[in-house]
Amino acid sequence: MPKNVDVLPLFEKSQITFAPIPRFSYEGNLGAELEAGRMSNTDAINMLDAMLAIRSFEETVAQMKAGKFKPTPGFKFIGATHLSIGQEASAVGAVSAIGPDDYITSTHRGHGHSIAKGFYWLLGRQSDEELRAFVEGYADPSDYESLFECALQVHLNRTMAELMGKEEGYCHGRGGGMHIADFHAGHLGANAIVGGSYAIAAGAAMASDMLDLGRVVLCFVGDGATNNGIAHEAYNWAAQDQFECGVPVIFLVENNQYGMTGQQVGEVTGIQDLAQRGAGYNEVNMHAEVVNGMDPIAMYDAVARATELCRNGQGPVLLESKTYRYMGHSLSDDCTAYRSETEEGAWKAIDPIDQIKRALVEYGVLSDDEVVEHCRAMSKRIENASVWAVDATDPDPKDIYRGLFADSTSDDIGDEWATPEDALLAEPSYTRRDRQGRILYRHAVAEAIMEEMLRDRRVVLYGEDVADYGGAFGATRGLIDVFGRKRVFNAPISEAAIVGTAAGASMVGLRPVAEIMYIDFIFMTMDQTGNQLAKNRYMFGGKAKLPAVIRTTIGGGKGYAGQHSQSLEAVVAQVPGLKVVAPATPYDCKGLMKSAIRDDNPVIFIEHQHCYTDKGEVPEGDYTIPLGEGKVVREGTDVTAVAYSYMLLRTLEAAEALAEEGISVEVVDPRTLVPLDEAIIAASVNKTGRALVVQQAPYTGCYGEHIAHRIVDLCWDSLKAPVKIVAAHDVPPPMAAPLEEENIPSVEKIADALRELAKG
Ligand SMILES: Cc1ncc(C[n+]2csc(CCOP(=O)(O)OP(=O)(O)O)c2C)c(N)n1
Ligand SMILES: [Mg+2]
Repeated sequence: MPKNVDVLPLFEKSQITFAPIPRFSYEGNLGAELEAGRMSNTDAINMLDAMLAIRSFEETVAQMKAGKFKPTPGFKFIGATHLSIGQEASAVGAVSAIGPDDYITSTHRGHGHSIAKGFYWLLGRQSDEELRAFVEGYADPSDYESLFECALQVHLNRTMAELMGKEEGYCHGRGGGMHIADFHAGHLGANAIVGGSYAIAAGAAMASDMLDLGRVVLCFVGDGATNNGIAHEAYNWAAQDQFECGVPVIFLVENNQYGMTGQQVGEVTGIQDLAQRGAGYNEVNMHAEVVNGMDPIAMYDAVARATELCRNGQGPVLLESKTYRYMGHSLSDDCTAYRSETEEGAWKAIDPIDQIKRALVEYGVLSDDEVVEHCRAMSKRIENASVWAVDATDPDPKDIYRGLFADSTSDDIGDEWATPEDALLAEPSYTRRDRQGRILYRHAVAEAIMEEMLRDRRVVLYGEDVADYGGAFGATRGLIDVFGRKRVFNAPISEAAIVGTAAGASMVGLRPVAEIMYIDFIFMTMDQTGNQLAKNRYMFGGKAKLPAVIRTTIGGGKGYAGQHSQSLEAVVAQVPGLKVVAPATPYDCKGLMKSAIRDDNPVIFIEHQHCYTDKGEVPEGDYTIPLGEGKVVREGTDVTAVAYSYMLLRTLEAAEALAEEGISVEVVDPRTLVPLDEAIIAASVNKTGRALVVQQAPYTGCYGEHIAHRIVDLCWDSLKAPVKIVAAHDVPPPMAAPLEEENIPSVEKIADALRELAKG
């Protein structure tokens, strides 16, 4: 249903009904698939091999962890061990049914997904050249068969090497088994935050559609993950009416019956089947189905149909595969405390690998001996991989920062991505300048985004109420008239999904500018901001780029109290992997916003509500201000004041007042908090010998403490007095005007502190 402007009061008596959600509808088997030509003998053998690879890989991990198998003498396995033995049909059936270049996201129990994705990606290579490039540096076989064999071995080696934290691992040992990603194969990353990848997958699928990538995203999650808030946000996100073409994502819930120990049926949910939840999100129940996750052919069938739906613009799809993990949650859990031997036995009796082996023999694809030979060959490959991985290189501690930030930008894209003129709904226009060439800060925000959206059609803007309304503060008003609802759209009130989808979308090439209305709401997003957006580059070995801008605002002084007035920049600045920008003037705002959008790293862009109506000179047209470059806003000789965002304006007022008393204050605005222009701050303090840092945030743990500490570190020899901080009190922002006035540093308080410092 498209956006309906008139929402009329219709109160006709009726009932809400849901179409039935099928359970175990697949009635075929390998024989039927072979006969119908949906699968070939080779497909079936590949299924066996992929499942054997997972089983053998994980059994070897278990042996290594228990010290029963030592690839080299003295070897000790470290790291997490969440094994998926028993769940192989789910991983392999599903991955074999999507295209080799489609995407997956995975979980902490993700070795199987990763092995299967890489395996099917290799099978999908059209030319020897691609395989040859993959094995470069390892071997140079001549015929396809040896080339593929070599590539498979390299894949297993690199997977095992990642588990062992080696440089040759897929993520260069930065992620390990719980965060393995394999970007060349479309594996967008495993996630050790339960449910953490839900919005990443929805965002990647949204981007796939917007950029016409034609790729489906298969999002593996566990049953436990479905009870996390982000699951709800992501389902709803993907099912929104405003996406005319359905978002091509398959949420595949691998219901192995337990979270860690919490049981889905009869304990931690009120439903029998998690597929039932599809009924809450759109009229077609998200095409939800329950599938036999112990049968790879049933899984293949269901995911193939889901993929087809996604490719036809009818996503999202929700599938639940009923499966079972044979081992404990991890190898330190013996599972007897929460489940019975009878239950375990019943599942092991329908073991997925036994089933496929039997089927291959029954339908004449392989003989018993050939099955045994496949098992032996796979065990050998895994043994080779273990020995190889142990001998691989330990990362050099000197390289600990490698991969944290991309050093690239989209500065030089030429016209490749320019928005075609005929895609514009209205002539883009600049805000009328006053006689001094000035516009408002909020107009500077809109102009920067407008110019970047024109320059690069991968830039899209979304957030709560940004479309027709231009956001709660009207900062982006008018952009929808130029770019339309496909590039400027309202988000549901789902802050975690706003950030998570931006992360996922940026990982596959979109350049989202997403808005979180008040920085107070960043706490709603902390997993997506702090664990996903910030870390997905570093954890995945520096391979992902996340060119996403999260715009947000600081307020205060309006009587909005504790949940709409905070200054939480330290919360985001503390997480490595995010850049943080907080401009005070219209000129800086435009130049920095443009740089933020072009940067290939995630940027938290903090606007200040009090600055929105400030005027300043801003040129029409292109200019940028490099992130990480501060500015001496006022020169002085007696004392340095470091301030940013709205506090800069108050500090400048204080400096002006002190000038009349004969005290000369130099005011430095870092503009970007991460990376911080320490050099410009240090140069000023080395000159004046005295420093004050001004903060709107509460004193304890504020970002100013970090700045003050850096000043002490860098300027110790020139300091003539202790470094001071003027900050808010250590209380939540109060509502009452006298209390709020007391709380936010006033011009007088700043002036007092500067005066005291200058005298000291
Ligand atoms: C947000 C979050 N909460 C808790 C944990 C600890 N934890 C790790 S795995 C897990 C169970 C997850 O269950 P499920 O989603 O069913 O996946 P499964 O382990 O069964 O594959 C828990 C509670 C976590 N990693 N992340
Ligand atoms: Mg589970």
